Amino acid sequence: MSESATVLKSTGKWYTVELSHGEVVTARIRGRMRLDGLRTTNPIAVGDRVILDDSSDDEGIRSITDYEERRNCIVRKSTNLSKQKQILASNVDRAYLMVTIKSPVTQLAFVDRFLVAAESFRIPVTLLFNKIDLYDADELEYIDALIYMYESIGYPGYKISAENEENITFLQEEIKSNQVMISGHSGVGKSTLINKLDPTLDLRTGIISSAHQQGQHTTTFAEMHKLQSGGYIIDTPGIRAFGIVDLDKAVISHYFPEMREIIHECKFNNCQHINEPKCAVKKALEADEIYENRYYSYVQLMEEDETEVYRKNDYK
Ligand SMILES: Nc1nc2c(ncn2[C@@H]2O[C@H](COP(=O)(O)OP(=O)(O)O)[C@@H](O)[C@H]2O)c(=O)[nH]1
Ligand SMILES: [Mg+2]
Ligand SMILES: [Zn+2]
Repeated sequence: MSESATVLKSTGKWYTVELSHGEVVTARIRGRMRLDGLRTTNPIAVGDRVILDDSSDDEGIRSITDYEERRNCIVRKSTNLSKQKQILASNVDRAYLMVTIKSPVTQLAFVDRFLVAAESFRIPVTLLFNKIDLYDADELEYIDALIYMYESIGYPGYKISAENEENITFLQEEIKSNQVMISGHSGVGKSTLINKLDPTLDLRTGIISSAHQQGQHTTTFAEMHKLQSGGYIIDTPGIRAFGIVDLDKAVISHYFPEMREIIHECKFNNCQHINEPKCAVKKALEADEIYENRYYSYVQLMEEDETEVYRKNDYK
């Protein structure tokens, strides 16, 4: 009799998996794994539902023989040179992007880049503006304007303070019965929030020293935590890139929901919405129906080359 399990953690070789009745065991891949045509460095990722057979070795390590079809998966280039991809996580119901406008600064271009990647993976995103206890009235007003803008495009946004437990209980309700991911620059407060959502987790928080960061490899895998209040949250410590992998420039505008709605109105069906005449996007921009900073993010994505994309996706 085989049974299914959920992958909570991966070291590349060993997997920590949760059986259906909640027991957590170690497993490894035995035999040849089906690869679905994806050239990846890791056939199994955090969030996967896997099949274990009955056997276990002397050390009690179980065997993964297969995995269930993924609803979605987040992939990135595994290194700068290799063409191989790494699956960061799979079956993600929603991504929470944590943003701080100071300590550290999160640029809007980074937010938009993340949103584009999430659209390409078909993962809905909620924006969490954290550390509101640090902001003055003007900064809070600016955040309100950002929330208004992103909500008008279809991304919910909230002001929270993970440290002071302000406005975070709604998240337990949202995450319950879901498998979600939390992302954002190092230092924005991801681990702090997860600890507040479930104090039994006790994740390490605080800025990691730069010496330690340099020693860390970029291949750090994500880890999924089960919350006492229900659901799972995938933390992405040290992950360099929620990468835009092989994103065809011709389709980038499709990943801007406000552009996607109107691009069929452009005169040319291969319109890049930069210099073409009778472009519906440019028209909407002039009529203030598309936000300027969103359009600038679009232009930036269209103009940069691949190595730049890789660098800008860097989390540190
Ligand atoms: N003032 C303030 N500090 C916070 C808040 N949330 C997190 N921090 C602090 O920000 C630093 C980085 O938090 P951490 O959770 O380690 O960030 P991570 O790298 O995203 O996991 C820590 O010193 C936290 O105490 C908040 O809402 N307000
Ligand atoms: Mg952390
Ligand atoms: Zn156009």
